[in-house]
Amino acid sequence: MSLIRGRGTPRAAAHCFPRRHTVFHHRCGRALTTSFIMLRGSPWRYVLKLFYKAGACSLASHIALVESGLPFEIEAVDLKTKLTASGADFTKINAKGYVPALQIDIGEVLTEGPAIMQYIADQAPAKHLAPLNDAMARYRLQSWLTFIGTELHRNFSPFFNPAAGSDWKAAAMTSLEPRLEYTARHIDDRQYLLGDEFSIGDAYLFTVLGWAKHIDLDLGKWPALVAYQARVGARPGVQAAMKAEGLI
Ligand SMILES: N[C@@H](CCC(=O)N[C@@H](CS)C(=O)NCC(=O)O)C(=O)O
Repeated sequence: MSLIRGRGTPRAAAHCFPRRHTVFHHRCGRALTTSFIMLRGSPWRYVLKLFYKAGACSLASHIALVESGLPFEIEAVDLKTKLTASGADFTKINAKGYVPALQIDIGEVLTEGPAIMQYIADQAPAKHLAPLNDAMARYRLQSWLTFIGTELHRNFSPFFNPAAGSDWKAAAMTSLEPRLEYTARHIDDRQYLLGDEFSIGDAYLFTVLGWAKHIDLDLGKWPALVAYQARVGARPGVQAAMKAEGLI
């Protein structure tokens, strides 16, 4: 983990913990095993670190990080061996064994894409990646994040699961089509899911729509979705995240 000067996380600010840690010094780029004391109100905090797999749902969190302008690091995970690129046992970082996982602080790893993306958005309020908490628009965003996660993402999953049989895939496709139709109708007269402004909901929807090309699903049936994909995909932040994952 890297340390940077900046606003401490609530957890870091609440603890004084003289401990021995391996940290990555962001200026000299060397890994250092060191002891340090993080004092209440310390100006130092850790750089966020996203554990990801190229092109998987973690791409949405990656896009959110780039769009947020926050400093962050990424580390790839091999989901078969459960090893990270630096050789760490990923199940010790996230016991669930799947991506995305966002390391926020020592002992604080946030999991579940929608929670991670909302955390990122709330750390960079000036970027308007999510409406303010308790605004009606925030609940609309959460409604979309849940819809994308449980109605779209989940129905794409069997196509990437070697254990999934043809019945499961057929049932998933039968569910996907009306849900994509609903999404296309919603997006037809809008730039983005919530209107004129890009949000983390778009990072997630863009990521999930990107999987259609890997399965037998022609998005050409929904021109509004194709146009939306092109619009979101042209954003510099989206391009940067995709480039970093080797997708373009
Ligand atoms: N509920 C989780 C689902 C995450 C998920 O489906 N991750 C997939 C990649 S898109 C994964 O890591 N699969 C590997 C596995 O389950 O072992 C979330 O929304 O973050």
